[in-house]
Amino acid sequence: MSVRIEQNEILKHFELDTVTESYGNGHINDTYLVTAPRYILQRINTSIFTDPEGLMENIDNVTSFLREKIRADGGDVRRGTLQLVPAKDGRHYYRYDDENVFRVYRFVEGTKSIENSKTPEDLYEAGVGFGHFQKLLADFPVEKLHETIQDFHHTPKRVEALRKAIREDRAGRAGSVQAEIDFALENASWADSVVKGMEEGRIPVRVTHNDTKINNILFDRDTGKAVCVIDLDTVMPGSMLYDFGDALRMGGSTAAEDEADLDKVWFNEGAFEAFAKGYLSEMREALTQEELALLPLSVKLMTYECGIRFLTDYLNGDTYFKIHREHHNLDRARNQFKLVADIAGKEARLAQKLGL
Ligand code: ADP
Ligand code: GN1
Ligand code: MG
Repeated sequence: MSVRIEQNEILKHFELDTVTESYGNGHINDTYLVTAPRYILQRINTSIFTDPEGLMENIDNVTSFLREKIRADGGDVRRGTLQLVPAKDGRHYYRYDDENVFRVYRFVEGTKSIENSKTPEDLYEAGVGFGHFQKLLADFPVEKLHETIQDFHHTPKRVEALRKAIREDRAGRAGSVQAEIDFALENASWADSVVKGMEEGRIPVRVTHNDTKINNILFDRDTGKAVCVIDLDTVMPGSMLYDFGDALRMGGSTAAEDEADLDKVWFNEGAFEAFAKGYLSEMREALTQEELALLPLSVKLMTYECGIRFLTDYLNGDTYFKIHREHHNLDRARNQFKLVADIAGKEARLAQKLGL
């Protein structure tokens, strides 16, 4: 945070008044827990999300829409979607200054976050959770959504950003990562597979979450069932292939995203099967043949895209992703590239598992 702000001062603007502590393991926003009763206070990362009003309008629209759907289905509206707490002025955020914009959610009680589990049960549930989220939003008017980060999953533009970072070499690191740069650029030929399909109208534009890590779902603490999809900052028009692939980028790896020992990093076909089963139990009927056929490739694509984003950030001097150790972004990039290579060798078998 660039200026020192007392969280309690912010809370007054939401007519709340209790203590806070840092909470969760997100890479992007600053998240605090407000106790008794519990709320989540979040400072929106405005260097990444440069239009916080548009972003909050998206979240308000999407969560209101979900609430109505859940109510109509007889579901639990208090837990099935995030619920914003309005500020005193009636807005869904409080702007302290241009860099410091805050929002408050009701705490979703009786749930747990899963940071790293790779069990088939958890992955199946994550698939159900993200699949259900997309199913409920199938008739949300996608044109109403602001693009909160332009070209977020436009992989070819991510490749361009990498090329620029290599040219500029702002942190003087390009010379030391030639092998990673070579891998990234050698694989750029198929980076447009999904974007091109969307541009040509072969792949439908849907409401997508765009950041489907398992820790962006809250699970019921007792039953382990997916309860609530969170982290809605990147809900935008996109392809379901982004969401499917991104979820397995993490959920399908035998290691954490920043594991530096690459001998531990492999793609787990069983994880793919479990997540796909859950996801398709919600979405199979909605998917086109082309979407189904691209599911295995989407995992490789989203892993590749994330790898080049980490590498780009490393070359730019670690300005985007929060890092917790030296060369953290390089470790992450290497990890993702190892996974890409492993997925490539397994793609045909993944297709077989789907009966394609
Ligand atoms: P980031 O964009 O930084 O990843 P998130 O919105 O995912 O931020 O929030 C970070 C963590 O805070 C989540 O992984 C989750 O554990 C917790 N969290 C966020 N919102 C809620 C909520 N409404 N109820 C309970 N826990 C929440
Ligand atoms: C960021 O916000 P968080 O930690 O869930 C990033 C994702 C990356 C992910 C990699 C807005 O997600 O795109 O895949 O880190 N979110 C944004 O761990 O850039
Ligand atoms: Mg998150």
